[in-house]
Amino acid sequence: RPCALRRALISVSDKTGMIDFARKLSTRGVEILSTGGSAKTLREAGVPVIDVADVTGFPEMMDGRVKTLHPAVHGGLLALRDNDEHQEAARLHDIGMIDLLVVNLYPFEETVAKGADYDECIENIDIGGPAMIRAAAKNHAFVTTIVDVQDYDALLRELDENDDHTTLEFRQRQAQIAYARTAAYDAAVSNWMADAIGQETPRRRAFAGTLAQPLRYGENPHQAAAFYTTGESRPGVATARQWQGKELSYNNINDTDAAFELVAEFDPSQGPACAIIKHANPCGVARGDSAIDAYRRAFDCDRTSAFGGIVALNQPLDGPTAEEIVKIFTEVVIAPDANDEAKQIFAAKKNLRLLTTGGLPDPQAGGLTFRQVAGGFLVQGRDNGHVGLGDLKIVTERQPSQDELNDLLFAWTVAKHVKSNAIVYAKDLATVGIGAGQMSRVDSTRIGRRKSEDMAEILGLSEPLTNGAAVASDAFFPFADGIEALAEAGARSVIQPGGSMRDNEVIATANRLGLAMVFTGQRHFRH
Ligand code: 93A
Repeated sequence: RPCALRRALISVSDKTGMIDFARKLSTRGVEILSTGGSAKTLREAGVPVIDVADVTGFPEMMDGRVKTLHPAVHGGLLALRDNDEHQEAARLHDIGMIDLLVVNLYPFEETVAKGADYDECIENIDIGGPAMIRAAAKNHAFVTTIVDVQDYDALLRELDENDDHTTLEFRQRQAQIAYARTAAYDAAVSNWMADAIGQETPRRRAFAGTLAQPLRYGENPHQAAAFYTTGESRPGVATARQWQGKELSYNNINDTDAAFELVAEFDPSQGPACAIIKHANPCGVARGDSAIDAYRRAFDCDRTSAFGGIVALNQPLDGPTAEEIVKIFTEVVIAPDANDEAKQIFAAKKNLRLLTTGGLPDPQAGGLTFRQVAGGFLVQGRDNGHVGLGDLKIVTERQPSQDELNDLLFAWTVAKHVKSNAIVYAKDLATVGIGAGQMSRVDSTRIGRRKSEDMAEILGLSEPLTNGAAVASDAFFPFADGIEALAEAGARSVIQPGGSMRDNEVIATANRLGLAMVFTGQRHFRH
């Protein structure tokens, strides 16, 4: 059923492109109704327009809270054109049909993002807009709904191609987009309210995001994909500025997020830190005297895996560090900022993507994370757990030295960002062996050790750096065999949650092998 456009209602907060679009509609003979600010802008631009207030017979009132909530509007959007009773009712009450609705909503998400106070956010909850959008979209058999400035051109093209009519397919597509918009809008309102009232549990929530970027493909080329943002203002991959290089891929976004969330654990006021990520796991993390030092030390944990990796820094990127990074192929570099020298060095590397975020996310902030399962998704609070020196319980006869304690806490922080079972060997605030994602903790222990042995060979060291290292385990050791494997690798101290049925056995083994061990009382599973 092609539908002609005779009458349109335009009510937009974002007035980008509105004048030109409305003028083109008007030229095609479409009568335009409009609300306060939109009507004023159109009138000043010389586009013929009728005030909605003149159609409803009511002025806009209550600070604009009530402007389009009226049967003259909703009847015009909802009436079935081929239903005699609907049309009779419209005639009786003098309701004219509205064939096109163009609405974009009060900028609620932007208002929240700019840090507005409670009352201002409330005032930016659009009521009349979503009501009209939902009405028009329901009646897509006859009515066209446009909720996105980007779709103005698509509508004009549709009219060009269909003799000034819209096709049912077009109206259906726009209705589908319209409901996605109102759902995302209300989800944003509900989640903002949850934050505002300190409702931290993910119960009785609704979730939706806004399309940020269609992606070329997903985890694999045969999977369609897109990137949605939730409007959360956390500095990171979703809000970063990309300076150069091709579009980020699905895997790039995932890995870049992992890299930046990890490096943000290290307070820049305590010195530079660098993380290199492959397949969402770190293959090297280090603190350093300078950014370049941190990068080099992270790189030296596993030079082989670092190829084609994602590099994250906790402080602005400088020229020398950029120079060092470009020596091997790197997919993405993300940092709070980058100076001109660094940008120039990267500019020569067309395939490298440089992202700056303007800041670091707070690792201890709340928030929610999601995981999909068949038929639903799991929601949980972000793993914002943090363990400090004061939380550690020394459980062995041997007390860890201050240097060991520093390395233990460093390794623990890294282990939080390694897929379980996670084993992280560290020395002098650099990882020297990482075992990730194994089904057996002992296997992770062995893998970390083997990686370190490989690196010792590459670096020409007399012995692997796991000798004398501090080790973190993301969860407790269920048996003493894990501790034995660590000691075999030369580790001297261990940090782990504790809490196993066999803790006594595990502690006795550590004592027998001369290890120092501390319990955190907190687990960092990451699956
Ligand atoms: O305050 S509202 O919820 N009440 C309404 O009746 C209403 N009708 C349209 N907000 C309402 N709108 C919104 O006003 C639209 O969704 C649009 O975002 C905005 C356009 O206002 P103006 O044309 O005055 O700039």
